[in-house]
Amino acid sequence: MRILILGGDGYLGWPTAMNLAVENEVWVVDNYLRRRIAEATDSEPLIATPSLTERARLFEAVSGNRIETIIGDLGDPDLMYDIVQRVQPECIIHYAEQPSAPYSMRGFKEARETLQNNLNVTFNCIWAVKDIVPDCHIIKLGTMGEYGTPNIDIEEGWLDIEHKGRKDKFLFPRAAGSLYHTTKVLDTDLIWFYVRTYGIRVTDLMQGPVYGLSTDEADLDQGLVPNFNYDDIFGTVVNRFLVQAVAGIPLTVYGGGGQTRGYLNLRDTLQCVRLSVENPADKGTLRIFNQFTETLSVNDIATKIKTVGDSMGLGVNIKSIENPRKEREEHYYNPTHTGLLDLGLEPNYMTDDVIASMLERIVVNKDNINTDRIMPRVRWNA
Ligand code: USQ
Repeated sequence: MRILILGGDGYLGWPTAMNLAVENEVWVVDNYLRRRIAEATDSEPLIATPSLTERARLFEAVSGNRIETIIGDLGDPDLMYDIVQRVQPECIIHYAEQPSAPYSMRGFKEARETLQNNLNVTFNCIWAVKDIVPDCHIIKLGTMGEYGTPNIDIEEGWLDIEHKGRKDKFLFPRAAGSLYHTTKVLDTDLIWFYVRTYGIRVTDLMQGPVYGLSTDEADLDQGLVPNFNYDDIFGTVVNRFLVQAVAGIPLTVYGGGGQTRGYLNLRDTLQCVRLSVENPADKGTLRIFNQFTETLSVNDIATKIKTVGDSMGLGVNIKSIENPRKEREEHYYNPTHTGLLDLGLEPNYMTDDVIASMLERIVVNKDNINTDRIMPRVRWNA
């Protein structure tokens, strides 16, 4: 299959590109927005990553599989149209968004940049597909954070409602907790409008926070490692706690630590995306999957990492600090997630062995840890 990956330099985009390149013709595009923000906010990954073109060259040398790379801004409609015309993709995987909730809450400039980048790329992608390759399957990375933490079970994208004796089906209510997450809600609305109007086919993957740095392809060479962030801007909570455990810094539980989310291993992101590629949505359909394998609270995660870290002699401490975000710290959380399991997802859970292997990998790179990057610098109500 000819697959075009938008945002192919990112934490998820790069390992996805390698994984799919083993059996498909893969093209990736990226404008290095994340690299520029990381540099500007002193949020570089634990292990330095070569440029996208260098990584593709290295991957071809060690695996024999080719990845075509293009550096450019897909917020520019001319570039989007040119690339889609040239590649004629059968599937587009859209990761090309500013993915950091804290960055989107830093101030006006960052909020505007997040809103414009994320919405523009989605809009341009929809139009290029409609005009050039209307059969192409768009796989869009959404987020579980679109739903927020409602006091009812979260369904897989849709909700049947009975009101005054009549029934209909609607998008499940969204209530995001950051501007970044809100851009994903707006993406969903935009996509749903064009799906029902023009009959394009889309899968929206509502993904929870991802952790890990190992995949079959990334493990072939240190230069192929995904961007593994542990800072307050791009680091997701599990990756941050792993690095804090190795650095001897108490794990930074925000507030009460009862915040519960659906988590998944980076390896499972690759499985979920692959399953979606191999089983496309029908024409005129917006198919939505909740993409995570287990729900855990921040306190659960901290305790797991402390237990494994202590058994390795790391002497891990946990410390609650004032929550920089506006979010519920005690809440009901019960999201459905059967769609991807039904397609064949085999979860890699956050076991003690998985945590130990991640900690071992970080211990080797301990000298790279910059402890100034740990404490939160962005407050939601600043
Ligand atoms: N948290 C802590 N301590 C920390 C960091 C985070 O307690 O040091 C808490 C947060 O307050 C939050 C939870 O951990 O309650 C998850 O935070 P996170 O930073 O791991 O995840 P989040 O900001 O929600 O965003 C990440 C990705 C984003 C993706 C999202 C999936 O950066 O791109 O969309 O996970 S979800 O959270 O399901 O919306």
